[in-house]
Amino acid sequence: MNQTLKVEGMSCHHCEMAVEKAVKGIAGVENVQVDLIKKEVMVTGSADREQIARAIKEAGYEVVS
Ligand SMILES: [Cu+2]
Repeated sequence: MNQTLKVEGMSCHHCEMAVEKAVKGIAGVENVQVDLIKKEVMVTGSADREQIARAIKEAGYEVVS
């Protein structure tokens, strides 16, 4: 299962790594890909979307959708 979240505030490689690290810590997440240009975070696995969104927010970024 793939989920794509729109995330504001990611501007560089550091942001990319921070979001990846935060999301990879969630149970059920198999893979995380960040697209800085599209401002998207693509998550593969069975993780709950709410949990993913919360982890991204806690890392300091804004989940738009
Ligand atoms: Cu950054």
